[in-house]
Amino acid sequence: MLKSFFTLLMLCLLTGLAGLAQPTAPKPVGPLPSANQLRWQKMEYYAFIHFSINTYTDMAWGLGNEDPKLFNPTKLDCRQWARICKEAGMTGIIFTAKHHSGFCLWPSKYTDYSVEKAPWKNGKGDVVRELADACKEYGLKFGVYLSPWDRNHADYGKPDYITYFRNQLTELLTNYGDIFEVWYDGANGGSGYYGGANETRKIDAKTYYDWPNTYKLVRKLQPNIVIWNDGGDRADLRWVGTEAGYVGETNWSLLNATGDVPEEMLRHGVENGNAWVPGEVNTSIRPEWFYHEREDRKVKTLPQLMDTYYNSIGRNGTLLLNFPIMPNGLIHELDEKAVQAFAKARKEAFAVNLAKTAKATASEVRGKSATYDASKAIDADLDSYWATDDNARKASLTLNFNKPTAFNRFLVQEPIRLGQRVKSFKLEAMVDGSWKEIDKQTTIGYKRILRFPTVEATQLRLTILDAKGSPLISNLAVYNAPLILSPPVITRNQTGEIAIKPGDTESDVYYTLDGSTPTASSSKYTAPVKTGTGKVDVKAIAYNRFTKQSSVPSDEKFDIARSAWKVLNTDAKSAYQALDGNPGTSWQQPKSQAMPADLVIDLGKEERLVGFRYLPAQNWWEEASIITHYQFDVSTDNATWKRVSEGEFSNIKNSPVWQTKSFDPIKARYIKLRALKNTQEGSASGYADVDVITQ
Ligand code: FUL
Repeated sequence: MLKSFFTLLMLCLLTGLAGLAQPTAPKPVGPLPSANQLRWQKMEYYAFIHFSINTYTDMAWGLGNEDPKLFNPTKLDCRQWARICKEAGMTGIIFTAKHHSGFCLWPSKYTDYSVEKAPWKNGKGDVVRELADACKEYGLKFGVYLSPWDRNHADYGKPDYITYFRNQLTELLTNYGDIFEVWYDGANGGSGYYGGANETRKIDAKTYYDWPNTYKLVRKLQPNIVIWNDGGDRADLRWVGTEAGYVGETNWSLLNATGDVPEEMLRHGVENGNAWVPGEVNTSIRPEWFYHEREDRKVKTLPQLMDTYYNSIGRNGTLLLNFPIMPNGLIHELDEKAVQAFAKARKEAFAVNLAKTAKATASEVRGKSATYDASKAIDADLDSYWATDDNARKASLTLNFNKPTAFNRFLVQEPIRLGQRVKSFKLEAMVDGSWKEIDKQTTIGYKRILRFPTVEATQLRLTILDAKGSPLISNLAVYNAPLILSPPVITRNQTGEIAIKPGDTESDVYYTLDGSTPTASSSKYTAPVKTGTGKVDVKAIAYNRFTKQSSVPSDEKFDIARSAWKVLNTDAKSAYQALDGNPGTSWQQPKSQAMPADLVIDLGKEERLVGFRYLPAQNWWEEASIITHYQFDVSTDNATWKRVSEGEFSNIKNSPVWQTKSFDPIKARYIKLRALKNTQEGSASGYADVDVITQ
């Protein structure tokens, strides 16, 4: 009796002591994400869809005067879009309900400029409705893009437009179910139709839209929403400063709540920022956002998509990947194939988590408690985490595989509901009995994935080197992803010579010049290939002779060679960098050159032209500026000129890709590209490449 009494007493004491020893949960290190931002971050990968009136005019931005009658998709099927997105592993779709043209893809009762005036479904259609329904059917969340800039509306620039904008917003946020994200693009190009005024209207994007009150309305109508805004007041999410598909390696989910946000901050966030504003990486599966047939050959390849994945989701961002809809109303089959291959490759890369069978130990554990020990970083529960004592800023966690194990990917996550903490960390592997550093990096955040050459090691050690608070890690995973070969890069210089650069150092390159798909028995590339002066269709693959793997083919169609071309408006030799076929080199007009600035070229002989192409200097942020408004003239004698094309290179600043302009066939020997406006007022125009399209 006495004995059992003592046992009971001891037990009570022990449990009491254990209770006392149980450490409290770590205190958050603010700023912290809201519940909406947390939910959004977990969506990771979702789609953008660009479809509007300018799909029918082959333009990047509609001008606002396009006839609604043009909008007539014959096979429109939002279920196809939703099916493709779902099968691709995406979690939602954001749709351009209204792009800059002002054309509404739903029958807004506040304007005539909408599907209501289109022949599609006799004006009874509603693309927003069809897509919202399809998303529901496929278990996807739905979001809307409503362009603040409206090139159609007569009131744009006046206070009345804000009421119009909010009315439209109210329609979209009340009639189509739950909306997870609303997107306000910051583009305000100025010129537009504006109800027939055809003029340039400048607004102050900071004050004109009165964002604080618009945000209030949005949150009232959709309490679970996140707001994206790259032009206005600080919203819930930030642009990452590029449309090329990556965010900085250092990526804080923080910004300052007020003040300007320079490019650098968009790319990296702000370590000591006072607001939680995580980055969303938006990019298109093709160079441009809207559909252009000429880009059917430019769909992102699997290695490009994998790079995009690692450089967005793998760097504490989300990935918003765009599909341009074809004029018939469908996603192109090549885009579908590309995202299917992407989904398969991700599945293969992350199929076996080698950390699951490893033993995890840590240099220290919060209160030495099992609740926070190293095993919590490799269990299946993302809510549990390995934690250290409050004053720790440095700590390490080791995975022991017990036998030599090959791997090349490392995934790590912080429990961000308690704040983003880690400032720097390194990764080491125990190879042949000694520690070898694999990588040293800065931030982690919600998710960080590192890629490195395959190592075979018995142990792996993560060392947090510095943090804003005590380090916490909710997940670690280790993978041995199959290698994917990058397709080679093909260029053609001014003399017509083709150069092909492999994507890695181990592969050989095989190519064809007749548009057929190369194999390992095609011509092997060893040195630049002379191809004469005519048009040529080059395809090339990288081939690894050890693994017998081939890359997807790269594919370039070149027009006539520019060997006989002469730049007439300058003696500067460097001007020929605009004709050298190398996107990495560019020519800039002298700084003293007043606008408009001309580039005049003698083609050497008369050609039948049907278009021209312009690639802006890719290093525009350094010095050169991008042309946004142009005129293109041709001549047979360098004396009398005929204007064959003029207009804008829409969205060229955010997305400095090849610009292609077509015109009716015309014979000419001289061409003149005139820059009317630049991205940076007062700076020189830059040209990475200028080319023509012949019939
Ligand atoms: C840009 C817009 O101007 C493009 O047309 C596109 O909608 C892209 C997502 O944002 O800034």
